[in-house]
Amino acid sequence: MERTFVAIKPDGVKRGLIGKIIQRFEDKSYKIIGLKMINVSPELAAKHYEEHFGKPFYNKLIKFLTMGPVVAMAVEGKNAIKGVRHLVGKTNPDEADDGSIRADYSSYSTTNLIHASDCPESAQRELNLYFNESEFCANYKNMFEIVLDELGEE
Ligand code: 3AN
Repeated sequence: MERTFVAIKPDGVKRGLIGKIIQRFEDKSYKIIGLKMINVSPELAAKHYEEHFGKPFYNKLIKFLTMGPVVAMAVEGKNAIKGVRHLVGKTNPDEADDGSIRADYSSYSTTNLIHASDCPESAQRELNLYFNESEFCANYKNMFEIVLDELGEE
């Protein structure tokens, strides 16, 4: 099982898409094991986007992430890091696969609704930025896991 970090950014929250976006992850078998709504501070936004520090679009990124509430999620599942990125779609929604969340709900790279970790190192770093280990609730099985358990599959 892998854990990854997902954030519904302020545009997704303001557009009332929290439920629809979470549903996509649950539908695909992923388990939400951490969930909270927060106002991201400029300090946290700077840590989140440290890889983009110094780039021409950096200030806009910080401004955007701190413009309103964000829904932070820890998502668990088989190959969850790559799988969640696939469901989310490419950064530019015009290039995202049909049926991905960004293709379905946005036309803009800035207001592209979601952040999802792009590799295991980012997932660990971002989960640590937004959550304490004690905030995870992984002590339940979702329906996919129950059926796989019955089959004796991992
Ligand atoms: P993703 O969210 O798909 O992992 P990142 O982390 O590379 O994408 O980029 C985060 C945000 O930075 C994007 N949503 C976009 O607003 C902005 N961004 C990234 N690359 C560029 C670029 N080349 N020009 C302008 N903005 C960019």
